[in-house]
Amino acid sequence: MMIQNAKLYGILDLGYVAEADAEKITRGLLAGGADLLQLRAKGKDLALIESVANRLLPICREAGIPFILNDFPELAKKIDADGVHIGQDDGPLADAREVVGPGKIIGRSTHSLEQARAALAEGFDYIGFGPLFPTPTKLGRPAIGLEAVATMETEVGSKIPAFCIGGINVETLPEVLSAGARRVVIVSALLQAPDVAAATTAVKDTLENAPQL
Ligand code: TZP
Ligand code: MG
Repeated sequence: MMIQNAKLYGILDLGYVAEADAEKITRGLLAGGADLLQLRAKGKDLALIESVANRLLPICREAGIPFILNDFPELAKKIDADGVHIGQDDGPLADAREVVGPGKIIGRSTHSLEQARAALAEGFDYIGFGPLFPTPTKLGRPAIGLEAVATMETEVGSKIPAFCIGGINVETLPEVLSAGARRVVIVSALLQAPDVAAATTAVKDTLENAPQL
């Protein structure tokens, strides 16, 4: 999967998934059509993150899906992840690039149109844009709403993949798409679904059948 064609970005977040279920849930996300897979493990120790990452990486490789590590460029390099995702406070692209090397995917979280423009200018491979709606997955981060989505897609999303994120689920997805979004990240709504693969499939179908605005 080339990230340019990716529409649905799945995150295996250890805040929602027990470590023991990591493979099973990852397989569900991939079976349902997630185009990228990130491991996000806020507050977990590095040894645990490394061991979970080393379990998920071959599953993603076999499925032909890029495996992205949230934070920790050094660890991403060590385990030969396909990329790393960094936030606004995680330093410049150049520092992460120096660690992971030229062939790897590096994404940035952005929380405003200005930050999205800046990430494009800096040379990130993709961005996350949000949270669009309030979300328990990122408590304390104010929602930015749908207002800037169309402009962000025109200015940034036309050049690098831009994934809208935050509070997206099967109910909110239609309005997110109507606002101009082309790609999304969905965390809790997929991880907490009774059938992860089925929930992922439903979302992927909606994304693929959305009229291109
Ligand atoms: N960054 C902005 S919102 C968010 C992150 C990691 C969390 C999205 O999670 P959910 O559960 O899909 O709202
Ligand atoms: Mg970070």
